[in-house]
This record gives sequence, C-alpha cells and structure tokens, in this order.
Amino acid sequence: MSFSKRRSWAPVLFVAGLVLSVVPATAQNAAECDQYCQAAAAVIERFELREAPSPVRERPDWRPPVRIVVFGEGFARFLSQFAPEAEVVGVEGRMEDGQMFSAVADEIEGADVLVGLCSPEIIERGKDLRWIQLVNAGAETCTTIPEVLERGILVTNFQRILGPQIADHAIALMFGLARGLQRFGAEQAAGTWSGPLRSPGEYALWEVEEKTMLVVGLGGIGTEIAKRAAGLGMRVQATRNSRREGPEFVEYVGLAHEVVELAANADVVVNATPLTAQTRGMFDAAFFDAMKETASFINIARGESVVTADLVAALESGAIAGAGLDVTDPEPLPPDHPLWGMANVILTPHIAAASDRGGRRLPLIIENLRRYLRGDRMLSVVNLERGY
Ligand code: OXD
Repeated sequence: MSFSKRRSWAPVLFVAGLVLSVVPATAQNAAECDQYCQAAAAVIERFELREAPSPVRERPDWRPPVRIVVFGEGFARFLSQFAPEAEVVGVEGRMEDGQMFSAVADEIEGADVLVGLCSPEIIERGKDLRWIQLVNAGAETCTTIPEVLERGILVTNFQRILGPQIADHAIALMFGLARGLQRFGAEQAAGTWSGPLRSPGEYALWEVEEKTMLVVGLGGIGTEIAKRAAGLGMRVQATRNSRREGPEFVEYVGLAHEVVELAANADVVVNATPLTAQTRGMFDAAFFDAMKETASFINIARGESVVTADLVAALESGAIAGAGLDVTDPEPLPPDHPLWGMANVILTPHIAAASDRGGRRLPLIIENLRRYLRGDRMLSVVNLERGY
C-alpha cells in the first residue's frame, strides 16, 4: 500500500486538536456521568449512534486491555486516566510518508487496543490486537486487510459524527462551482477585475434552487448532504446499498444498480460512498457519459472510487461541466497533474472532516473505551464484510 497515496492529514489534525484541547482534564470516577459521558450521550442522541447487538465481553477474545497504543504522546497521557490499569503508549510520526504507521507497528506487539488507523504491518505485528478505534469515518484502512477479517478484529469508527462538516463542505464545493468561485479566486490572486456582467450567460453561473442533486451513498454523511440540499430548495434523489427507505426530504431512494440511470437526470452528483470492492472505480467513463453536460460531480468520500483519467477526460471534453474534489486518486495529486490547472475544477486537500466542532470525536473515543473496559455494547461498530 502506498501511504502517500492514501493518507489524509485529517487524523493528524485530529490528534493535534485533542492534545491541545484536553490537557487540563482531571481524573473522573467512571461511575459518574462526567463531562465526557454527558458529551457522549448528546452525540449518541444527535447522531442516533448504533450499539452492537451484544456486549463486547461475550466475544471470545475480550479481556480488560493491558496495552493500548494511540496516535500521539499527549493523547496517550490524557487517555491513560480512563484506563489506569493499562499501559497507554503514544506514538509520534509523520502521516504523509507512512512514518506514523511504522512507528505504531514498532510499538504494537502485545497491544490489545489501537486508537488510530490500520496498516498491513500494524495488523501483521499486532498479533494481540482485539479492538481498533479508528480516528476517521472511512474504515478501508482496516477492512481492505484480509487478516482483519480473518481474525474478526473489532473495528469501530467515526461513522455519522463527521457528517455535518463533510456535508457543509460538499455544499460549499457545489456553491463554489455554481458561482464560479474557482475562476474569481484565481482572478483575485492575480489582482484582476473581470468587469461587470455583460451578458447573462457570460459567466456560466447557475442557481441551485429546483436543481436535482443525486447523493450516491445515503449513509450518515450522505443524509446530512441531502438534508442541506433539500433545505436549499433542491430536488434530492439518492442511492444506497441496502434498502430503499430514506428521510422524507429525499424524494427517491434507489438501489446501487440504479445509479447511472439516476445520474442522467441530476444536475449535481455527490459521491458519499465508503470505499469498498463495489465502489472502487465506480465513477468511470460510462458514468460520466451518462451525466448531463451541464452537471457537476462532487467527491467528499474517497478518490479511489473515481477513475481519475476518465474524470479528466470528461471535464476536458465537456461531457460534464465541473468537479469539486476534496479527495483524489492519487492523493495528493502530483504537481503536473491536469486537474490542478482546470478552470472548471475546485480542489481542496482532503479536509472536509475538519471542523471547529472536533469535540464530538473525543467523547466517542472515551465512551467506547469505557464500554470496552466494562465489557459493554460498543458504539459504531464497522461491519467488516460490508466494509463500513
Ligand atoms: C474520514 C476522512 O473521516 O476522510 O474518513 O476524513
């Protein structure tokens, strides 16, 4: 696996944010509902987080953890107050070249628990790992490693709780394309005033009201996007893998096999799917050909769901009008990649999950750690077979 291709800065920012924000915390009696427990209760209610059907102590491999490895030394110092019987080890390292992952792998022997991300080396050397709390929403760093499935390691993640900020970002990308902000941003940087409107069509700007958005992947994040789009007066359609039910603000929920047909009527297509064997490469030439020439494609999920060469060709040929991309494949794009220079593309560096409300993540980690220690039902468990 190429780390530079897959890794986002989001977990690094997340860990740095935790270290800065949690230092003054004091030891709590876990029997009381302290500030973290109260915050977790609010997060569980707001996002309707799902509990595992059975308590974790019923798993044959469960035991009170003896060694917990986490991303970040400051975070380890903080977390140790919640697991005083365990050794909590913090690891430092750069994410972009995989240094963090090798540093974790060097410490993972004998660890029961990892709070971070997976890599094949971590899983290979972490023979005692029983529970991994991911520090992001996408679970593919774990679920694409066969040994995780073979060993049935318990994986929990940040499903649903990052929905609001990622949805805001998707809408921001849509508005950026609709109002030509990539063009005007470039003009601002060059100190150019392109002048008042001469003819209504000249800037090719568009309004979102009454346009149709197709949300591909109506999960926690997709639902937040759909809610915002409906609030803006858009018609919202969606696809999901498992069932046709959806909230009332989504006028039609189709199954995955309907996606190309639905894309043909959409003005904006947003990818909100997890990366799985089914979604890898699903946005290809056939998909972009089916879209309207006036339509835009937005990706706030994973770059590998898109055949990048096909997206570039569609943008160059005018098969689609524009793209707003928070994620790409490869990631980051090499300096000479054509997407950098395209006037109809807005790129952001995989930061959709960044937020001033990072505080939802920490209560979830602490709550899941407390549940694990007590052997209770865990929150936000990843279905390893499905991959999310
Ligand atoms: C995630 C992300 O949370 O990409 O998965 O930021």
